[in-house]
Amino acid sequence: MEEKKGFFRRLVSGLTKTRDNIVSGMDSIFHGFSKIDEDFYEELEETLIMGDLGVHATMNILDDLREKVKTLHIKEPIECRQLLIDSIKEQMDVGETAYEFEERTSVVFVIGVNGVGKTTTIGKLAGKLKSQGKKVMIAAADTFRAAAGEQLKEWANRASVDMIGGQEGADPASVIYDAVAAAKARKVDVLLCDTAGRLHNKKNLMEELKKINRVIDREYPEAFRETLVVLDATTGQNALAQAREFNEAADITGVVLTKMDGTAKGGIAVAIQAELGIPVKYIGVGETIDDLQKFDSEEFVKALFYREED
Ligand SMILES: Nc1nc2c(ncn2[C@@H]2O[C@H](COP(=O)(O)OP(=O)(O)OP(=O)(O)O)[C@@H](O)[C@H]2O)c(=O)[nH]1
Ligand SMILES: [Mg+2]
Repeated sequence: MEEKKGFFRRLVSGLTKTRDNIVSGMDSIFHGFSKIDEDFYEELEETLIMGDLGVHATMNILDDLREKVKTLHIKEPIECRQLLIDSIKEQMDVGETAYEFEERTSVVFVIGVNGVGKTTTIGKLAGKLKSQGKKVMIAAADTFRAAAGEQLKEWANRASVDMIGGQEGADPASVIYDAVAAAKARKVDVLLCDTAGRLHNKKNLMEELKKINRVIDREYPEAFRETLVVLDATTGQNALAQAREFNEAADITGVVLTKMDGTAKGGIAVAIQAELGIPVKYIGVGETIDDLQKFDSEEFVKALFYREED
């Protein structure tokens, strides 16, 4: 369990800024008010919105809180703390079918803007699945930068899995075509596809992703499809805008939030779930192969609301 503890610590530390902003703000509201009234709700609302939770999530959380206060006849503001934690936890619950692709013959399409951590996440995922005894293959469809293929190759070696790539400037869709053929021939369980985060312009990128998506659909209709958008948790509201945009190029089935060990804007995890209805499935808390974990809503709120004395 040592490793797990380290993971939780890093999450706690990554969420320090979020805790300092929203959680301590909420705590002073819980302590500062002597009764639960409209002013109390209004101040909570302001704090949640300032904490990057977004309007949607904030409204959901407050509606839920009002409801519980009424039905449970809550009188003391401080009693709302736990209700609020539970409410966030419930809303962030990933659901049981979220990781079906891990058990199926699947293609995982990984998209996101440059620098968010796509390649790193694929390396980590490859390592994880491989250690579960899965046959994994990586497709290097980021042919835009010469260094991209080399970086991915290093990850493939680290995870001891095969990689199919192409020359710099090669057509990314043709790399995917080759990778799908190889995955079928070698009876691969999970094919992980890395993509470029930047092309000559954004329109090119989105068109390219759509093209790749079509190739997978056409060449491998029997495969289970998972499309993960990778978002950098330190970028806050920007991440939300990116998720929206990429959702138009491919139907996103999950979010990977990276850099949760940095000065993460943890509220964004809650906002994404509420605004897009897409679950956060994995979080990254570092740069090594073991630094990726399935999102656990219980652990997330524990880290978010962490108090030394608890
Ligand atoms: N601290 C921290 N760094 C991370 C994490 N995930 C990725 N990084 C770092 O972020 C940087 C960018 O990661 P990449 O995986 O190359 O990002 P990318 O999305 O593939 O970028 P492009 O290929 O340029 O589109 C690297 O320095 C990674 O080590 C994380 O969870 N925590
Ligand atoms: Mg990359």
